[in-house]
Amino acid sequence: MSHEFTLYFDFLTSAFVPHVMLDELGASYELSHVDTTTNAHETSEFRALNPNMLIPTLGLKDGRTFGENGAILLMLGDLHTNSGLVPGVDDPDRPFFLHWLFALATTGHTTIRRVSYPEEYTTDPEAYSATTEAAWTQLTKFFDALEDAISGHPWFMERGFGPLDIYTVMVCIVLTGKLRDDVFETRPKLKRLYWATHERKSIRDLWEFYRFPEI
Ligand SMILES: N[C@@H](CCC(=O)N[C@@H](CS)C(=O)NCC(=O)O)C(=O)O
Repeated sequence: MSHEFTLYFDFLTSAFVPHVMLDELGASYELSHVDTTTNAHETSEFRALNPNMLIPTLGLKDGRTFGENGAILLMLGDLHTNSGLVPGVDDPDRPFFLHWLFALATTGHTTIRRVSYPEEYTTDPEAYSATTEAAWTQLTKFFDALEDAISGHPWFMERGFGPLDIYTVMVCIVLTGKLRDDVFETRPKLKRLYWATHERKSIRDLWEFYRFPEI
């Protein structure tokens, strides 16, 4: 039997996000490992799957492929409407969901990259720490916005666990040790969501699979 989806992934990447979604949906999928350490994503073969040459990329059963975490989460939810993980177009939760999905995928995801990889944002090595510092200021403002927005207990949305929880945990990957304690001290809802999410089997198993730092 052929699988419903193919997830092109690499370890230590945000493919974790759609991977958790696939597991939560109970979808049938196969994995295709694209080794970014040997630039396997920069080949013409992979470029034909995703013109941006980025992980994650999702393949559908009919051969269509596309990338972008936000788009993949939305598509998976829309293809599995009965799961309720993504509010449908007529659901009153849809605008709120879309707002935060896009905010996490744009501001959230990009800002953690600026914090972690300043060399992608300035050609001046002397400006690396200033770039990280500026990005960190933006990230803490984003954490404040998340804190205000979280409306469930413990999940992002009152309707229950879903893509916003998965993506929030991904964005929180930059938080370790004392930094995490400091950020959570003034953001109790974010703290509650973070720990509840890490209690979930899908997240725990895939966190390890993706070789992310121990919590
Ligand atoms: N906006 C993209 C970002 C994806 C992204 O940054 N992917 C990284 C791994 S987490 C990647 O493929 N990096 C390889 C490269 O930049 O060459 C998304 O949300 O899917």
